[in-house]
Amino acid sequence: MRNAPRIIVATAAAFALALGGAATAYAAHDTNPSDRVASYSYSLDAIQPADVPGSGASGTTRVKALPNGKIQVTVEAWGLSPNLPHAMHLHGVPGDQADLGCPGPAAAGDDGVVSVVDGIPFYGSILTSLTWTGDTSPSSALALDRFAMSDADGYLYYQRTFTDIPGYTDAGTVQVVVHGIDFDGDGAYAFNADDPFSSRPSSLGAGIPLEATVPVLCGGIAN
Ligand SMILES: [Ca+2]
Ligand SMILES: [Cu+2]
Repeated sequence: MRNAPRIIVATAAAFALALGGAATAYAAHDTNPSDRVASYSYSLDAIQPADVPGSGASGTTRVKALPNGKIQVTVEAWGLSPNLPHAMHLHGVPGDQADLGCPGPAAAGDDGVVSVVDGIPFYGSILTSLTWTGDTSPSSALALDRFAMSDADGYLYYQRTFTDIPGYTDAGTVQVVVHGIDFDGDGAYAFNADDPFSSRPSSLGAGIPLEATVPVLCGGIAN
């Protein structure tokens, strides 16, 4: 463990650098208990056109750099489809290419829904899957049995501490994106041919219901 202190400092410094641009815009929400513990809070905003059923959610996220060099991510959301797991990820664009942050309703296009693919030009690809347990890589993007569940009121709480988030400090900005709307209110992510929204497939594949992957909330950690 001889090298541990050096690693901690390097990680905290890189983290502060990545978040530097955001600190001023959201200064009222920031707390800095010490040089080695930086905490940043951001709102999560609804991104769908208002007439998309079940899309009127809201939320917050907090990202905290811990003294041991780990990064703690907290997500709270209200108004989600109840009693269902919600896929959540950190999205970003590693490297020098500009990240456009979160999409808005205008990104929906002719079909009237902002799909995962509609949002990628804005928030980029998945850096980390915000699962409760197990693997956090992009390959767990749709591991719905390991994502946080909303309660009967549509409230969701999530917190996990990460030792490493590949691409995180290299990304100009990072967004938290929360997915999943039960359009027809049947308590499941499933196809329903009789519903104008639940009948649609995900932009990620014809066999996946749009309900399971449709982005609901997005917020920038380092916009
Ligand atoms: Ca459904
Ligand atoms: Cu995502």
